[in-house]
Amino acid sequence: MRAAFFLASAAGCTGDPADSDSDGRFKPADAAILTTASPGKDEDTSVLRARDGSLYVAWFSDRTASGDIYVTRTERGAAWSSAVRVTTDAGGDFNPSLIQDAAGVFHLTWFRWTAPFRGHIYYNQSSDGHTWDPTAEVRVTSGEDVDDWVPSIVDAADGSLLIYFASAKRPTSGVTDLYVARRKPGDAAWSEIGPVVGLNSAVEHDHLPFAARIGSQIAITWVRHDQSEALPWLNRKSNVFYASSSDGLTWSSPVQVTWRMGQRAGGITGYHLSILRALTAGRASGAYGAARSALIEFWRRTEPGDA
Ligand SMILES: [Ca+2]
Repeated sequence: MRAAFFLASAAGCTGDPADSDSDGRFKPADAAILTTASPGKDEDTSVLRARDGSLYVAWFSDRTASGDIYVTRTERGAAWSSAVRVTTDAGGDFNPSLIQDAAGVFHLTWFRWTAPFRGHIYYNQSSDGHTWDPTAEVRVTSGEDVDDWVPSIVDAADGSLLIYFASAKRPTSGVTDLYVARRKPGDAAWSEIGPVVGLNSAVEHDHLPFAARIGSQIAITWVRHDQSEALPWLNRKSNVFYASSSDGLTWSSPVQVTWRMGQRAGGITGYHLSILRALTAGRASGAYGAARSALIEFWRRTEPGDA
């Protein structure tokens, strides 16, 4: 069970009691199957520590169709609620990203492919994280033959929602780039959909974005790799990059976090920031620097020898 494993690992990595489970709700435990009674695939977990201290996990399962998003919740880690089905469309719904804003509203994004490498980013919201109305879902991106996927959602300090995703068909460069969509407070529609300015390489693939708000800043990590393979999990080497922003549109210069050659780094980026987001949920601003240091230290311990 990834949720318990990663929370336990993250608490152990920082050595800071303030970064552990200070309210004592969750304790490290033996791994157990979270998605019981599911004969097929259960993947793409998104873990959220909610403002009331409970834990939510969203994931994709093919138990009912080609792929749908499910959500479950626990108060203390032992008993989990019955899985709630969020999507009912015939298309394949994958890679959920779940957050909760300061007002308590839950925001969820995922991608829906109607054919291999053809699909869009979707969004829905919920007042309690457990009640989802499929008729209220919104298609965030448009275009006839696009391959928008692997989205990550974050709320900026000004209340804007931003969704970062990857696309290989939108760029004219021939390599996968990171894209962003924004919905400002009060706006009904998502707008300003375009490449993430300042983060994309013109000659290498940028993929698997993961964004999280830490204090007043938005942190983003993603994976960059060469053109020998178009997908990060097939390429024999890749590296994690990092940048920060206050508004989600203007970014600091990308920092290369991992340097070891010949290893895939893509699998860890999102899960590591997911831990940070869980640990810093509800924290006052100012936690950003400590969280960033903890993240880099965690990477160092995970991959000894990396910068
Ligand atoms: Ca579906």
